[in-house]
Amino acid sequence: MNSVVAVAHPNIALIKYWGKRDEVLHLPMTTSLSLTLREFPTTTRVTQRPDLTADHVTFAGARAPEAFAARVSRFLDLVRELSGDPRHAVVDTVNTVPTGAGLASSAAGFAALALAAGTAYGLDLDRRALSRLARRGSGSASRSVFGGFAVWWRGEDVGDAGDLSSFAEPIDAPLLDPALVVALVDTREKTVPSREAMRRTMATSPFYPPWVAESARDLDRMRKALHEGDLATVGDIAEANALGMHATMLGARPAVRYFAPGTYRVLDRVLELRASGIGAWATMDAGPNVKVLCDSRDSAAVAAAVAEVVGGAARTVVTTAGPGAVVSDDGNR
Ligand code: 2P0
Repeated sequence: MNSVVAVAHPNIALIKYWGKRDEVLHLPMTTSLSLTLREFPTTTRVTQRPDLTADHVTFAGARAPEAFAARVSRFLDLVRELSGDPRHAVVDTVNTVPTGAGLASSAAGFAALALAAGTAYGLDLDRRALSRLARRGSGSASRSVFGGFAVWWRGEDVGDAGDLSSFAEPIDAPLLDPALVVALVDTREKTVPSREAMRRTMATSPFYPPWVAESARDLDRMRKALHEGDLATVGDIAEANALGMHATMLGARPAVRYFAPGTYRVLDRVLELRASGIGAWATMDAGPNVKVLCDSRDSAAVAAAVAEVVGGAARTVVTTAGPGAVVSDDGNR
């Protein structure tokens, strides 16, 4: 019985992925750039089972919800196609992301699944190929293959050329020691799933093309700032890129609006922190929660300031830079 356990962590994009040019291969419209976190690992075990006629998917020890199981099984179909090994599998996933924290669990989930399944089915993937495979599960998962800062290249063209050229790779930023303070504004399920929101934005928002063009400039400037250890420039670009992404959504018809009243309170508090001389910059994903980028040295002060406007310390989570996806020896004994 071939059984492999892999662990991966969520990532937060500082230059966002928003929109696909190919929905099947998950080829993005823009290159994105992220920070993988040390906290909230997802652990996934894939066990090949020749006796099964369908995959069996569990989540936190219980049978997984239908939609989740179907998405995992579709991903395994791809792995079976690539490996030529038709066996079905048992997939067990345990995820430690706080519910509704807006720390995309699909990124860690599909990075862990790609590594565990790729290894169990003998695909012998290098990190680039693993990143391309994870991308097929969820675009942002391509970045969680790597630790620290990672860039996921848009790639060229569509079809095979697009598939081969759209992968993530790590970015060195040895002068930086970043933290992200997550402000839990609202932990309810989001109203519009990000896939649907991206689609609607691309199809209807007049603000989308200019954001795509600006994003390419953001990328060049942020890579330079990361290299130079210039967190203030990284933060300024990240905040502008994220708010710009939300502006594209506000321009969609009908609009996709993820802002809640508490979101504005946190954004105001971030401005106040900067005015008081503490480096803090906001980013938001497909939900109302805000992630505040800062230097690790400032994370306690930033968390305390943010806690005041979101209803206490229990509604803030401090996260730092973490590792890429790994096969877990422990789980394989
Ligand atoms: C990101 N997000 O760059 C952006 C910013 C949300 C806002 O990647 O359709 O779950 O599976 O490729 O990766 C969320 O989208 O989407 C996301 P699919 P995914 O982190």
